[in-house]
Amino acid sequence: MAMLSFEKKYRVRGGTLIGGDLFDFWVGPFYVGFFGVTAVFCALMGTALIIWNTALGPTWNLWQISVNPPDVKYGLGFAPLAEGGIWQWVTIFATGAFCSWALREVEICRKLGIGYHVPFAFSFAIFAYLTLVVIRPVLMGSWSYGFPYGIFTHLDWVSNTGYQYGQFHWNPGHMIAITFFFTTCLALALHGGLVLSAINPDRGEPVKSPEHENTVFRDLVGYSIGTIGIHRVGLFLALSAVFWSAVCMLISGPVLPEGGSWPEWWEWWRRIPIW
Ligand code: BCL
Ligand code: BCL
Ligand code: BPH
Repeated sequence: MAMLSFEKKYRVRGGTLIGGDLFDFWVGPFYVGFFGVTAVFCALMGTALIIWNTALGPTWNLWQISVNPPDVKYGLGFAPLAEGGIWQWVTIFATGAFCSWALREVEICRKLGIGYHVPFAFSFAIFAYLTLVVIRPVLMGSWSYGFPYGIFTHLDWVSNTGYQYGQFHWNPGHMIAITFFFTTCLALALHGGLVLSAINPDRGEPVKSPEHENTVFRDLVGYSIGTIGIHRVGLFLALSAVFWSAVCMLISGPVLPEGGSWPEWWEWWRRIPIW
């Protein structure tokens, strides 16, 4: 594989967080590192456990395979392997795999001497996952509140959990999260479209500059946030979307009790005397 000239310069030892020179090398295009080894180990263990759980029955149908969390009676203790214990171990290995992946990203950033924005952003996704399978279950006192690891069963969990809080669309955190997801998509559509319109012209036409890009938005809406600014906004929008998703689940259960109703929560607003 062709190596860019700058890759040659930065494919040097050092910058690791742990273990010094241990595993400080590349395999083909991939940087290995200590956390590459732990990521692969955790990923293989987690996947093997899922396959083992599937072998215990009842089906090998890909869409129906599911590793389910323990029953509510086991509370926050360890459950027998076949009754949710495997789910607990998969959760441990999945957490290990995701955190290793993020730390491997950190080591790569350190070697390159660039900022940690990518692993910082990924940590928000890990935080959302941990909110669903660790933080919220712990706050509610039982691992049974985690979501099952199956393609369709996890959708059923979302639906059931939604209906347990009567009309989930009225959850204020959920509203903010959805608004940020939609806005992220709007921003990326504008940004992707704008950049292509300037730097990918017809054959024979010159490539246009950021001045053109800024002018589109100044002409259209009176303001352009600029070339660095749009990336800051994009990162902020995406991280906010996932942050408020985590918030919307932390208040569904730990704050508003099960069987509660989000529409009723809005009563305080109706009671403001100005209406
Ligand atoms: Mg989900 C859908 C994975 C948490 C609500 N979800 C999906 C599918 C995919 C998936 C099977 C497409 C996602 C996608 O393109 O994302 N979900 C998934 C994972 C987690 C997860 C791995 C996790 O946290 C570890 N989902 C949750 C939580 C809910 C949730 C519990 C809120 C976020 N999810 C929904 C809803 C839907 C999905 C609602 C759907 O409609 C959709 C679907 O069609 O389900 C059937 C964007 C990411 C990428 C494009 C990157 C590539 C990701 C690939 C596709 C992931 C494959 C996972 C694989 C099947 C399992 C891996 C395990 C192996 C042993 C290694
Ligand atoms: Mg809702 C959650 C939108 C209707 C019940 N809902 C969400 C949020 C999002 C959303 C704001 C999910 C994003 C997220 O958390 O990502 N909901 C949404 C929309 C509607 C909607 C737009 C709509 O009607 C138009 N929701 C409803 C209805 C309810 C409802 C009203 C059901 C009846 N909704 C719920 C419930 C939940 C949501 C319950 C949630 O739990 C979820 C939420 O807020 O969760 C926090 C976060 C991303 C992750 C968790 C993924 C993490 C990925 C990890 C770190 C990496 C995986 C790697 C993978 C295994 C690797 C694969 C292998 C490789 C490909 C090789
Ligand atoms: O490398 C990456 O991207 C290329 C990282 C990543 C990221 C990053 C990365 O740097 C960032 C910044 C984000 N995701 C950001 C975000 C969003 C905003 C913060 C948010 C919306 C989001 N990611 C969501 C998601 C989702 C959703 C919505 O469901 C998925 C599926 C992903 N992100 C997936 C991914 C991966 C492609 C990648 C990534 N986001 C991380 C890859 C990784 O961690 O690899 C190591 C682990 C493995 C190879 C496999 C582990 C296997 C487990 C041990 C067993 C499986 C357990 C699992 C719980 C089963 C679930 C079954 C499902 C059917 C429910």
